[in-house]
Amino acid sequence: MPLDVPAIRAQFPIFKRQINGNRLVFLDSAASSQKPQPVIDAMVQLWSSSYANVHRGLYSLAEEATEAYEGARVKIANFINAADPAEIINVRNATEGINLLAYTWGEQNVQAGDRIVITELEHHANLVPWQQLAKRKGADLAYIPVTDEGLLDMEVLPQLLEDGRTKVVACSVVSNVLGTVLPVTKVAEMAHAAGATVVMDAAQAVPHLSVDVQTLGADFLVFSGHKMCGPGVGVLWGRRRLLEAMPPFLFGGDMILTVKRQESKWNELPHKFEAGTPPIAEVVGLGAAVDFLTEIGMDAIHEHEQEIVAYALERLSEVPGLKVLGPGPALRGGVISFWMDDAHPHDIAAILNEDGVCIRAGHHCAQPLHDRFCIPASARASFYIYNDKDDVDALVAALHKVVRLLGRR
Ligand code: C6P
Repeated sequence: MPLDVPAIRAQFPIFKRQINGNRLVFLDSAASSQKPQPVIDAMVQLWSSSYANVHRGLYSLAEEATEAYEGARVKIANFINAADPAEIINVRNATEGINLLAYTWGEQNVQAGDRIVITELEHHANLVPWQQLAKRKGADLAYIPVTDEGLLDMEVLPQLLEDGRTKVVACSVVSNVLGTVLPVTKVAEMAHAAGATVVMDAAQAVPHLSVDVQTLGADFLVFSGHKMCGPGVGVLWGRRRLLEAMPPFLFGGDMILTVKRQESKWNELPHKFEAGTPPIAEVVGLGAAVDFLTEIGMDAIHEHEQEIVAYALERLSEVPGLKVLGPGPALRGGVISFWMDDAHPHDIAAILNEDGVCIRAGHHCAQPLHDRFCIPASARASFYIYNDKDDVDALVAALHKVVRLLGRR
């Protein structure tokens, strides 16, 4: 194993507790990850000894809080290799980041008759904002299809790009349902050649693999801190030139330079997009999460998850009647969704919970993708730095119990 999982688990207080008398087997990190002590400590430390509002006060506490907040922005920028910390916009979550783009860049750049391209596997966060922008503007919304294996059908993209009407291609980096790691660099190359702007939803990528925005080819990229050991905060990264040309999203304090009775001027980046008091301790916590993950190593994390997923795919094949969505381990991140003919995903999740195994069940905010596979819902196990093969064994044992309880005799 590339990671020392027992040493990592020891840093997460939550693993001290039990669920229904069993050890906690947490397999729902794709929804939100657990939090290590250094992240909890960083937030408590700020609140206990250096808290004040940022960018406003001229006293020591305010300076310390501002330093901690802006220091975290630098850490986040370095983590994804942004050219400039001013390209990092702190938002509530990945969803808010994409809404910000649709309401600012989208309103300014998408017109009637234009096309917006997304994929069939998008999370609703990277679907509904574009769908609604298309409706407001009279633009078309087109989908890159997903193959039966859970890969993008790349043959369709040139057809969607050839008439030059596509203004934006918005694509996940890793699917939250299929686990597929998408060929986003190729997508970006093709989209750029056709004059389109590229938005990447990296909510399932930044926590799990090394992401370098300068080589990935995105123009904008969003992710969520709460899926990467951090608290509830999100990040929008954008190229400076594009962010500068965009109007603000929310208006009010901190995002202005001057306000007159009838006119206002906007603050410089990144403040233009951070109206009001930001989530100060949350951003500081995300900075600590970035340090924590960097210390472990993003390449080691990806390698670890691939090993676990390969093992899990093998072991899940032993469960009678269980079908897995998505590709083999080589093209997959740490996510496996599956379904069983004789058991509703909600029942599967409830039975697993009896044994302390936490998975997600439902459509995982990807209804069009489930429609594509003609199923209403699926069960999903997702793996992270604190999971090991014992967790996979616990999952498989509990699934055998589902078969015993609900399977056809
Ligand atoms: N997916 C899941 O269980 P927020 O909630 O805004 O932090 O992240 C939204 C989001 C956007 N894109 C992708 C690919 C995602 O997976 C998510 C969140 C969680 O799959 C909660 S629905």
